[in-house]
Amino acid sequence: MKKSRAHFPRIKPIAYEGPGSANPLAFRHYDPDEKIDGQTMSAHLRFSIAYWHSFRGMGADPFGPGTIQRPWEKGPDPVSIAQVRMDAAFEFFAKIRAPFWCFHDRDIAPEGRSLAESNRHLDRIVAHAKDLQRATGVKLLWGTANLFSSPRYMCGAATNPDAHVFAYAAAQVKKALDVTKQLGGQNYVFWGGREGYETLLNTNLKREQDHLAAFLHMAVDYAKSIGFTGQFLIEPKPKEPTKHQYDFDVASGVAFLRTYGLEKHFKFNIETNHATLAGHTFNHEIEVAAAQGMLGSIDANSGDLLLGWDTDQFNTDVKELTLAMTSILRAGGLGRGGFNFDAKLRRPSIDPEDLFLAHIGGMDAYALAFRLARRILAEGKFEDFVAARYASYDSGFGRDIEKRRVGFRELNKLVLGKLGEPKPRSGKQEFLENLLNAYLH
Ligand code: XUL
Ligand code: CO
Repeated sequence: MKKSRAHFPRIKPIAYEGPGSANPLAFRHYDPDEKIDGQTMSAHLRFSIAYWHSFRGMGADPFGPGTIQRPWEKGPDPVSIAQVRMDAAFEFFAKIRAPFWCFHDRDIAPEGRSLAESNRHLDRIVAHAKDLQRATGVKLLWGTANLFSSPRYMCGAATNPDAHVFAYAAAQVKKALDVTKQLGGQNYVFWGGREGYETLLNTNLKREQDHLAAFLHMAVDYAKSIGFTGQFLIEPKPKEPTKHQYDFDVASGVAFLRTYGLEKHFKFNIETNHATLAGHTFNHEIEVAAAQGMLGSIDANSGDLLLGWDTDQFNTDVKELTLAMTSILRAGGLGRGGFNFDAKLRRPSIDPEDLFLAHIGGMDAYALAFRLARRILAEGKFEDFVAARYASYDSGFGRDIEKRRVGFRELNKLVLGKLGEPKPRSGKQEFLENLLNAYLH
């Protein structure tokens, strides 16, 4: 493979300089090579770069076009541009020292005039990606298909009222699974961008949900038939672009998967800004997935609580991330998932350098949260408090309740007899909030 010229010539691979560093182009908390419990920090955190935001997002919004400057965006035809863009992307992945990347099919290769032509474009770019993965050591965390941008998907893909569109989406996902496998993808994500409705006046909700389930079963069957062993992930989001999306949040996702017998094949890819759009905290969504053994991966970003849409900002809120990381580590980590920066620069952040500064901030905040969460769990103060709070279920009639060995009659007898009135105990919320703050400051 010929060596391409540098697209970020003034930026060297980002080094770890420690918390005292004032260098904006250095890590203060993320030391990729540091060994923790026999594993590098890079292997613990499994950071990933989202191709769509970092290499396709140009800052366009409903009020104006893109502003962001990307000097490599030129060439004789869209496939050549896609190739050069990918050189720039892998140079960035290596310099920011992220071990993984993620993409949608249409992020990396332009859509053609037919599905066959789109597939040919994809094949050319995937061959290039394979070379670049080999040359840099960067791996694919997950692949996915864009089933939401094309006008053909305006009324959904798997939930489209027209079976022809369903069939087209199936063919597109078949190809996306093929190329994700070719690139060694460790997961495959389903985000139901337009799998929902704008109005119930024109919608058969039950049929649409049945169709979505049929689609996911077909994906499971196809993956098995080609020997794709990556983990399937559902990424819940309540709304935007549609008024209501069926994979609203983790709880509705769990109900959907169990209803249709899909629960063994899927875990969740939880995105911070999607959690808050659903009226939950990031940590709530992690806990709901962890309680089901279905915590898969994270789309790392944050929203703006004063705005009602998905702003996909880089998350530098150490408190929010420490709570999240504590729950993730307590649940045993993300396994083959990772932390994918599904986050974009603000529209006026137009320099290529801003891409580095944004990711450094996000990676450092997660790395600091990781260090703090490890300390919190090692000291066990919250674990001990919570264990003590539920201790009445560890023995006696409490244990019988958990084991379902007693019913209303037995409990009624106990309360009327020796138990009498329960003694209230403080929930100690403020004590615990102060305890958390002592770790953060
Ligand atoms: C959209 C979003 C997607 C998914 C992948 O809000 O998060 O980019 O992560 O389709
Ligand atoms: Co996402």
